[in-house]
Amino acid sequence: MNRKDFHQLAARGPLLLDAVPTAGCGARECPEKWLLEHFEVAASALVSFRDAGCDIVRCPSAGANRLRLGAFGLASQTGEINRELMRRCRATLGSFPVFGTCSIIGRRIEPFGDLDFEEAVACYGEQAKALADGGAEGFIVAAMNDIQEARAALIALRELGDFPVIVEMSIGPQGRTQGGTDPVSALVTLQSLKADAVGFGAGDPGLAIASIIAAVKPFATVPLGAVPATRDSGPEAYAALGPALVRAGANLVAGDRHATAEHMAALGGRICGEAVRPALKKSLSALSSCRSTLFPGPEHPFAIVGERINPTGKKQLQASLREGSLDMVQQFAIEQEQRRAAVLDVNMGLSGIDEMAMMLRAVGLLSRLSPLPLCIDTTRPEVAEAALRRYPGRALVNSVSGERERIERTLPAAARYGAMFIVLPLTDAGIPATVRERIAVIDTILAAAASYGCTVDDIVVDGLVMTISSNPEAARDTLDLISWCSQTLQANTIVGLSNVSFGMPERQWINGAFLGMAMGRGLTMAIANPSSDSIMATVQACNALRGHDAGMLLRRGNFSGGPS
Ligand code: THG
Repeated sequence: MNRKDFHQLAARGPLLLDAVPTAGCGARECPEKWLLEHFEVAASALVSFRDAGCDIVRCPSAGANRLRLGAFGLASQTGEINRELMRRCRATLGSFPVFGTCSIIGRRIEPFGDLDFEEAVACYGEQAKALADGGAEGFIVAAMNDIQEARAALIALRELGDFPVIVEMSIGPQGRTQGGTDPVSALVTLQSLKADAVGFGAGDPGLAIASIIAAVKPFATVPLGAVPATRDSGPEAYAALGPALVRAGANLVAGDRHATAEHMAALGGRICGEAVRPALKKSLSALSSCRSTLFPGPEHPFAIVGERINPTGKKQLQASLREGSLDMVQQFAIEQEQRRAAVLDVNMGLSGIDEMAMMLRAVGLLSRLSPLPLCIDTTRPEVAEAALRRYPGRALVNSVSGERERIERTLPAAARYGAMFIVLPLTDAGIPATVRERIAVIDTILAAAASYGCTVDDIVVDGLVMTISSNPEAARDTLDLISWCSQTLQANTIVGLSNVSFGMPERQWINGAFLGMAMGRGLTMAIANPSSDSIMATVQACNALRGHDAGMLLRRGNFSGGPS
């Protein structure tokens, strides 16, 4: 089964997935090894799940990664245990689809813990390779409670081949994963990273999975899965949960580990007549961190990308970065969040420092510290790529221009990790003089992006505003480009706001006025310093005038951009 086959199958769904055979050993024994030694237990469970009407069954390989097996002294048997388990599942069921199961490693991964991210990817890669060698048709990354661990597994599986991969997150009593990720952010992050389906299971037995599915469905570009908790309910009571799940938008329903073949047969009987709701969108403009999601766009509040984590022109920040300190980066992150920045730009381009190392450290720190999604601002494609690989969310890349290196290297990196990216309408020959020529560059970049599967929803066009002190028509051209992007292309737009007033007196007022004019033409984001009252007051006033956040303005009773 390749990815396309899986999507065709899911479209005819709802698909029923089994509950995974369970081992009959105690906690001190390795369940995967035990099942291999008592394979008749697994075999009879698999056959009964198949006969109960499941569409896909799962190899009971969940905990068989090197680090978990190591706890039982079985690390050296990782390949053999996975390969043999899968081989025997296939031997039992013939051509019936069996998916490999991967689950938690049991250690926190960078940037949330001390396990190296690449070590985690390699750990999943080793297990997945053995399962593929044993005949896996696809994979389920199940019961994950840390988004970064789920990402590590998904990256490893994507690099293995064209297998369908379902990723299921476990949601706790606070409506978030144990690591603190909300379901929408998990969905946005995992579908961008090319999960073929994203599922939600209840880490808390009282949690209603149907309400989670309903809440995330508007943002799904992939099929959704639901894993209802059995609790102590019998087959009929369990099955009664099914129709509501499918109506809420579940395309796959899987049994939790306590469900028996009788539970699955009853569940299958109840959902088989339900019509599945396909994903509502093919692509989505959204940025995520591990704790929140931001939707840029004309229907949403205007988003300020805080520009301050950038050493350009900042002596003190330069000095502290040269000493290897991220204290000022931390301080700027907190201050910009308090001033209501929606995204944090991170630029570590400074002569005399290791940009790659500092970018990775800064991204790690900011991922732990701030709920805001990041904008990775670098001219070096390899720095953008490494930062995207490790960032536990869906970032914005700053930027892809028409320059050859950006199209050939930065664009594919953004596409591979599913990031959104800023499109700069300039080329190796420089900045085009006319709006028409800039549009031609945008079209060229979009055509290249389409070849990697990206759409207009994945981009934010930079209006490339130049200072009016050297070209009085600079602002007008940018405004015209913003109008075209907003109305014709229907793309998000951004400007580096302070450029417009460079060399002019009373810069703050010019910046504020230009921002208001640009928002009137459809601008959806700006890179700016949120410490500026004129900018933040304009943002809040314009948001209120567009029907967003008027309530907040009324409650606050003033127009300052500061913390309320
Ligand atoms: N478009 C895109 N990306 C961009 C820009 C753009 N990135 C960089 C820049 N323009 C936006 N970021 C900044 C960062 C800092 C400053 C201006 C724009 C800045 N620094 C002050 C100085 O140079 O004197 C220091 C101010 C301070 O201390 O805060 O002004 O257009 N896609």
